[in-house]
Amino acid sequence: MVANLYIYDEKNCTGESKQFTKDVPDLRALRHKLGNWNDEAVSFDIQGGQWIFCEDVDYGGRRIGPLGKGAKGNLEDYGIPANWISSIKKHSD
Ligand SMILES: [Ca+2]
Repeated sequence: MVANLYIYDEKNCTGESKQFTKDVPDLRALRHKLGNWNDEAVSFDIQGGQWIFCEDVDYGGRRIGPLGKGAKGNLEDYGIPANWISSIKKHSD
């Protein structure tokens, strides 16, 4: 299974989305309608692999995960605050 993750800027996997297939150390580098994706993710959908979500850039701050394939929906339902994620690390394929 190829690692594949989507994040969304609104609840229940709606709004603007972004796909990931590898580590992203700084979500500020990814364009979003409000500027960039830092602290913008509200919901998510893991379609492959295992992923770790981090509070700060460069995988700093508090880390939550890994979460794997099938995890989907609002981040808060998985104990991850909305508008909090600043970097995303792939744990395994
Ligand atoms: Ca953050």
